[in-house]
Amino acid sequence: MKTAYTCFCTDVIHEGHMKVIAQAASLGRVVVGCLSDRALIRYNKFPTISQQERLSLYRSIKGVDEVIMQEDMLYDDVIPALRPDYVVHGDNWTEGPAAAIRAHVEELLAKYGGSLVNIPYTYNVNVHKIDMQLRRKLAMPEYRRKRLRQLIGLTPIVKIMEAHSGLTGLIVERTVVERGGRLDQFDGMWLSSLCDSTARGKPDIELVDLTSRFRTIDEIMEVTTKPLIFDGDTGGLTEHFVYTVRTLERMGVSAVIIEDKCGLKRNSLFGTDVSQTQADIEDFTRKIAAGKRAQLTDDFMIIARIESLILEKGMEDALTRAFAYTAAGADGIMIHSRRTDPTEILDFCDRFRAVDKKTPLVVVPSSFNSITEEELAAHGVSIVIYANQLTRAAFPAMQKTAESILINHRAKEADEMLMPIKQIITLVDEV
Ligand code: SPV
Ligand code: MG
Repeated sequence: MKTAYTCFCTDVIHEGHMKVIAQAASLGRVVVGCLSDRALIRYNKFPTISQQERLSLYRSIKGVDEVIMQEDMLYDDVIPALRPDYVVHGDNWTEGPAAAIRAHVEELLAKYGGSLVNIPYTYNVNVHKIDMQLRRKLAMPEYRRKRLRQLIGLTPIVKIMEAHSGLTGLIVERTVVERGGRLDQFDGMWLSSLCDSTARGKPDIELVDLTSRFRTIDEIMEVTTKPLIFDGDTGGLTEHFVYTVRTLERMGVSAVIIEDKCGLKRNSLFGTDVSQTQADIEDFTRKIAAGKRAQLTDDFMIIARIESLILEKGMEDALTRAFAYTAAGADGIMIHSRRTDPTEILDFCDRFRAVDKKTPLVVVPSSFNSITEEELAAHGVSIVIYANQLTRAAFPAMQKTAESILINHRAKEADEMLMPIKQIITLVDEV
């Protein structure tokens, strides 16, 4: 009896999957792989049901003889061990980033004479509807809010990218690349105070009021499903912060990061070039504790951001604050630096991790940008935030285009730098 293998990464079985099963059954014994959560979050969307539930779901399909786990997106753990005669897949992986996976599967099969069977991918009104329902579920506050905590347990380092509008949210949501044969994507979004302010032509001094910032959250959430971390600046007055926590929670935001500064807040990347005051440890711990008491769900996270290195108050001060803030209930610590050399950040992470193995550590490598995610993870960093790169990419592109039109008295020369009109009008899905 021949063996036909197919890998599923779906939470709902529809007619497309049934066609794959029927095709596999016509070739031999049907073995279905259940792609692990760990691989799934890089390959596709975050699952709406657990790995265990997916296994049971696939086992219940008529025509399936066996269900196994597939840990590796590249099939390296399954194909050499199972040596299926056939791998059956929809033909949606012949193009785009997933084509690299298909090519790798073909190589694995060629080693012993197995073959790949691509069948026409099913995408119709029904499948589209199921896809939309899953997206809607992922976007709902109660599902989205807890996802950051889920991700921290799932991946060596959670990758967060700046978003400040619906459009930038879509870029974070949809950008998928192939690297070394594997697919990769961001895990969530950072609503930077710097970028939210800059988009409005305002300085990053807590001038853009919270109602406007919540409006930006709404815009982003309306068109995305990935979790969001809110840059809460100083958190404002403790009496106000408790309300902010409730609002963010209700909206489905996963975490707020508040920084230990008081008075007029300036952007950290100014460092000591401008006058900035660090908050008193006791005052700031009271704010964290009040926020934690105000919280209504267990999912939401209040992350305390330490400005000691930014304000040149030293490593000991940073560590003292980190332990005081976690003792007050902070769900995570963000340590910031504006040095281009990551040494002080890594030193902090190592010393913090020597005492606290669990509390998530967050870093924002805007200045120390040569460090890789793998190196940060090796020093115990749990979340990396790329805090402003989309804004910084868009600004020079827009400025160059405006200059080109002014210089040439027409738009023709600028056109080669621009996205084609056909593409921009189809960029956003219509419901
Ligand atoms: C932001 O993105 O607004 C931040 C990070 O707070 S930084 O600009 O580096 O202070
Ligand atoms: Mg900020």
